[in-house]
Amino acid sequence: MKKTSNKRKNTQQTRRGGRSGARMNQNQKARSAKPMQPKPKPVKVKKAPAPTSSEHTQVIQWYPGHMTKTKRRIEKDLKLVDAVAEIIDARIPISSRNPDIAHLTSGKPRIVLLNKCDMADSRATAKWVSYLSRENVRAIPVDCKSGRGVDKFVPVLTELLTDRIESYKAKGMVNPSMRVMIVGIPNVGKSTFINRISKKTKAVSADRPGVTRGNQWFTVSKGFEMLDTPGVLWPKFDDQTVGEHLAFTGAIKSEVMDTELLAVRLLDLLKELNTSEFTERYKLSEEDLSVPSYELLEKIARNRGMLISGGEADTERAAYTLLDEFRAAKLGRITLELPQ
Ligand SMILES: Nc1nc2c(ncn2[C@@H]2O[C@H](COP(=O)(O)OP(=O)(O)O)[C@@H](O)[C@H]2O)c(=O)[nH]1
Ligand SMILES: [Mg+2]
Repeated sequence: MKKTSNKRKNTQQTRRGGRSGARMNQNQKARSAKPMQPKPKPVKVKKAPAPTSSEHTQVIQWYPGHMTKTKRRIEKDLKLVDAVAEIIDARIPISSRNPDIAHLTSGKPRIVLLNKCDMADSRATAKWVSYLSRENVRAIPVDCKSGRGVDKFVPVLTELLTDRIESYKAKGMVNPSMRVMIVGIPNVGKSTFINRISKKTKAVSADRPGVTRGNQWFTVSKGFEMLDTPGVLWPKFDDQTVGEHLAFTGAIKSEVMDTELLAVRLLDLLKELNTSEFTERYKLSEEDLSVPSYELLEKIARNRGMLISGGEADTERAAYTLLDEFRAAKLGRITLELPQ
C-alpha cells in the first residue's frame, strides 16, 4: 500500500514539475537551428514532461541491480569487522543515509562521519551531532578534503570498542586488532577518507578471518585496521525531495534529471535561505527574490551575461552554473536538512 501511495505522490510531483519542463523544452526548441519535423499527432507538448518522469524512474531503477550484489558483499565483509563507520553528507544527513544500515550492521558498533562539513552550516552540523548522540549514535563532523576532524576518529573508535577489546583480551588474544569498515552512498567521500586515514603499510595479521579472502587491510593506528574497499550503499529514494537533495549536492549525476528543473527547485530553497553569498554573487535584489524561480533563473542568466542569440536568457547555462556553484559551496555554507 505504501508503495502505491508513494508512486502516486511521485507521479503528481513529476507532473507538476513537468509543466516547467514543457516550458523549458519550448525554449530549447526556439533556440534550435533545425526545428523538429511536426508530427501529425498534437501530443508533442504533452509529451514534453516525459523526460523528467522517466529519467527520475531511471534513477530509482539504477540501484536495484547494484543493491543485491552490494548488499551481499557488505553482509560478507561485515562478518570480518568489529565496527562500521558510515559516512554521510553533513549538508543532507537524512537523504545521504542508507535506510537499511541499522539492519545491515546488525548491532555492530557504529560511527557516523558527518563529512563535507566545510560546506555545511556549522550550527546545523552541531545540531546534528547532538541529535545523533541522543539517538545513541556517535557522530563526528569531518572535512576529509582538508582533514579537519579526522583525528577524532581513532579516539572515538577506541572508546566505542573498549568492551570488545577487553573481551578479546579476556579470551586470551594478545594485542587484538580491531577492524573497521567504511560505508556510504556514492560520492560522499569514502575514498577521500580512506586515503587520508590509512597509513600506507598493509596490515598482515593472520590471527583473524578475512586475510585469506584477498581483502586488503590498512593500519589506521596501533590496534586498528581498516578494510581498503568501502561498501557502496544506496541512498533512500522514497520521495522526490530526497532525489532532489542528492542531485543538488552532486551525489546523483545531474544529467539524469532535467537540469533547469533542478535549478528551479534549488532556487525555491535559495530564495528562502537568502544567503548574502547567493544574492551578492548573482546581484539579486529583494524584489528579485519574490519572482517565480524560473524567472529568477532568467534574471541570473542575464546578470551573468548568459545570453543566446536574440538576447534571450540562456537558462540552461545558468542552471549548470548555479548547480556547480552550489556544489562548490560558493553560495554559502548551506545545510538542506535539519533534525526535527
Ligand atoms: N569540500 C569537500 N569535498 C570533499 C570532502 N570529502 C570528499 N570530497 C570530494 O567529494 C568528491 C567525492 O569524493 P570520493 O572520496 O571520491 O567519494 P566516494 O565515492 O564516496 O569514494 C571528491 O571530489 C572529493 O574531493 C570534504 O570533506 N569536503
Ligand atoms: Mg570511492
